[in-house]
Amino acid sequence: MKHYRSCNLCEAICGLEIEYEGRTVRSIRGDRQDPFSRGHICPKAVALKDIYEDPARLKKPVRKTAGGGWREISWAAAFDEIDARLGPLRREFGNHTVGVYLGNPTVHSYGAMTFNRAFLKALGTRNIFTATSVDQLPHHFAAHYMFGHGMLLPVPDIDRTGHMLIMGANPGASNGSMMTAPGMDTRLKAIRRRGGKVVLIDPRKTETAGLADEHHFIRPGSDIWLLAGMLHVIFRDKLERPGRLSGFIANRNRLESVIDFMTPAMAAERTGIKATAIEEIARTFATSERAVCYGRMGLSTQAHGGLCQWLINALNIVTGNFDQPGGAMFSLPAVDVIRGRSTLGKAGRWKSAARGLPEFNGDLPVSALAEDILHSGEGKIRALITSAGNPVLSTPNGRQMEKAMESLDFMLSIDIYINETTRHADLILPPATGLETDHYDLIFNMLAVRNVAKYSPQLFRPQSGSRHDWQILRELTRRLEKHHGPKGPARRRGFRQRLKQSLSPARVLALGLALGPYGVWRSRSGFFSGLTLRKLKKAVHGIDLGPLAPRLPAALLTPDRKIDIAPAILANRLQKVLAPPDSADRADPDAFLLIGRRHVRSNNSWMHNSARLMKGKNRCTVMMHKSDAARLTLSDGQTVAVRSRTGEIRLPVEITEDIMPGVISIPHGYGHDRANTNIPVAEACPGASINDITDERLIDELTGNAAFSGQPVKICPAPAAV
Ligand SMILES: Nc1nc2c(c(=O)[nH]1)N[C@H]1C(S)=C(S)[C@@H](COP(=O)(O)OP(=O)(O)OC[C@H]3O[C@@H](n4cnc5c(=O)[nH]c(N)nc54)[C@H](O)[C@@H]3O)O[C@H]1N2
Ligand SMILES: Nc1nc2c(c(=O)[nH]1)N[C@H]1C(S)=C(S)[C@@H](COP(=O)(O)OP(=O)(O)OC[C@H]3O[C@@H](n4cnc5c(=O)[nH]c(N)nc54)[C@H](O)[C@@H]3O)O[C@H]1N2
Ligand code: SF4
Ligand SMILES: [Mo]
Repeated sequence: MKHYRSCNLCEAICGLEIEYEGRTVRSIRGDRQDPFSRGHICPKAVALKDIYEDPARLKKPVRKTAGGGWREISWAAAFDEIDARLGPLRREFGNHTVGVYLGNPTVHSYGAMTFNRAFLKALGTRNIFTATSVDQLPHHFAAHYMFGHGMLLPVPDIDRTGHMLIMGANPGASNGSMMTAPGMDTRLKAIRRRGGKVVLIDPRKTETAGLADEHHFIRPGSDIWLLAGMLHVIFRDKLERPGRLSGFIANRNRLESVIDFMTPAMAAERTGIKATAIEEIARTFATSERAVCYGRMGLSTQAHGGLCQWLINALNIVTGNFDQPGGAMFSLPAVDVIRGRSTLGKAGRWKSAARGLPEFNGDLPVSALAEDILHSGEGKIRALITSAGNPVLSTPNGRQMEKAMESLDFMLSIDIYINETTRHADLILPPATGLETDHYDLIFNMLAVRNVAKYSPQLFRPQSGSRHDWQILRELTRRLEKHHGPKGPARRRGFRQRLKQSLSPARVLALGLALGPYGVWRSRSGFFSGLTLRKLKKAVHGIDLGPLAPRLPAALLTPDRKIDIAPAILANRLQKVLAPPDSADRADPDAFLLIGRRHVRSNNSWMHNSARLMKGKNRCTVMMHKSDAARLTLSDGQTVAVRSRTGEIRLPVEITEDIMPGVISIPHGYGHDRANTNIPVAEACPGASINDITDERLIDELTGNAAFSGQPVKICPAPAAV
């Protein structure tokens, strides 16, 4: 039998063709008939079978025993215990005493996406933290102030561009992020086949460098100077060509004046890229017929992440490569999550307890989570709920996070494994996952480089007694509302409850499609139904709704319906940042600058228990330039200690010429040597967690996002083990 669905492991949403018999997966291949992915997959897709069959995956709730072990309990007992533990804490200390952390697979599950909102509302806490603030928060921040909504995210029109400037992204390994486009290597090669050019800016010569025409090393964390330098050249040489956009751009002069003194020579000093090269990069970009600048993780997880994402948008706008084919464009997804409502005003309404970091659109920076649990004053977090996240391995200062978790009065995790985070929970509720779920990509269809839609049906029924994430969330919500729910006439409350209990993600999707831009429409002769869930279900390979089309100014949600090309909050910050550093600012000459790395056969902190993905040589190494290794007399494979303010980790050196001297790279998501998990991987590839040495105090001050890139660390040969 054949089954068709999209892979929901990463943002590329590749179409899969799965051959199965009974409850056994025979093969997983790329679906050649998927109009978007056309057969492309990566090795991780095949591991969906491993997740499905994994004996270590939890199927029933587990409760920690007094001895620190785990015992399976019934769902009813688990929910009762959650009530019994959370209730008194919330009554005594208020709703905000419960903290929540939502991790990355949340956005890859439409069950979680459609049912989390009601759950969080019922919890009524302000202490909501997500993986967004160790990832793409700067993109939302820039979009919010420039376009009026944090989700108005421009996507590079990779299939029609003639020149792509990639900064701090490695789609060659990550398969693309905030740019859903399955088959990155084919799409990047196609730019060059069309006679175009791909330029990469990265402190490491990555897999993507192999697909680019030009690669420039850059000093980690200095991209803001390159972007400002490029804009300087464009204004100075009168290469500005915003075209039709000029009718709806506000604050253009403010932008020019704020970058006015940032000459290419000054940019060269900060970035390590020659001034002549900066001039050349800027001029080629501005004079190419269709160009697009795209910056991702390397840019958003640095001290100036918010400024970088802003200036990338600004660069695309002033050169006329915005809302135009081949430039950065807005999708028109079949389910519109924005629905014409601005997010402006939803920032800084409350602050984290200990450090006073501001919320953004309901989210507090996760760099402040552990300290708010350990906090002794007002606003302390006493209970924590994690869902689909592994913050011990994925957020800065993991050791402090562990300590904080151990101090909690109660911790609940919704997760499919006992891992480095969930082992601290009192209870773990495991949802059905992967092949056992139906799915629609609410977010990645929105970030796609074509307008596409695809519904993935459930392949296997969850094991008996297992529940979907949305069923878990719905039950948690029902119980919270029962005890502390909204007031109102009993009759209305009863109706609302029944309505909520009858909802499912598929019903929400059906409604979203009907209300969406391809849904029910009206003409003089009546209503017509366009794209319905039924039609979507019939199109098993997915539906192509066409290339991205210009949407501005109509889609803008700023009060004046203009692009704010230099919002005051960003321009003021840039002015401060570009000012020459005082002597105290100078970096320690012995320190290395730390950057991260991803590998195509690894997925953040999990899936390391898939033998097929983990085979081969150890990937959890410190990459270091040959000249640095020679200076420190280190040999390839030698174990070194890497130290920072927050801790020390030990791992082998991998000597290479593919990294900038003075920079080292360590992948994240390892460190499986913590005791008491049920993941057999621990023996196979424990590795070490980079986030034991990343510092939660180093953030992008503007947005609150973790500033992983460019953190200073020291290296020394590790003393021999005793
Ligand atoms: N130093 C450094 N740190 C980083 C990064 C970096 O580049 N460098 N990258 C950052 C980025 S971009 C991200 S997105 C974060 C990720 O950070 P997190 O989201 O905190 O971590 P993940 O590793 O994605 O953890 C996913 C968790 O979800 C569980 N899970 C898997 N499937 C399901 C499911 O269907 N339902 C539920 N409930 N749980 C499930 C897994 O068992 C695992 O515990 O890490 C960030 N941390
Ligand atoms: N195989 C695989 N695919 C994944 C994931 C995974 O774990 N494994 N994770 C998924 C997730 S959650 C995300 S968010 C995406 C991320 O997708 P990407 O952003 O494409 O992935 P990264 O590999 O983090 O790429 C960041 C690049 O920035 C570079 N860099 C670091 N610091 C700097 C800097 O200061 N300046 C510049 N210019 N460059 C810098 C790094 O060397 C690296 O090559 O990938 C997704 N896809
Ligand atoms: S690239 Fe991403 S979506 Fe495509 S098969 Fe691999 S993990 Fe799945
Ligand atoms: Mo991410």
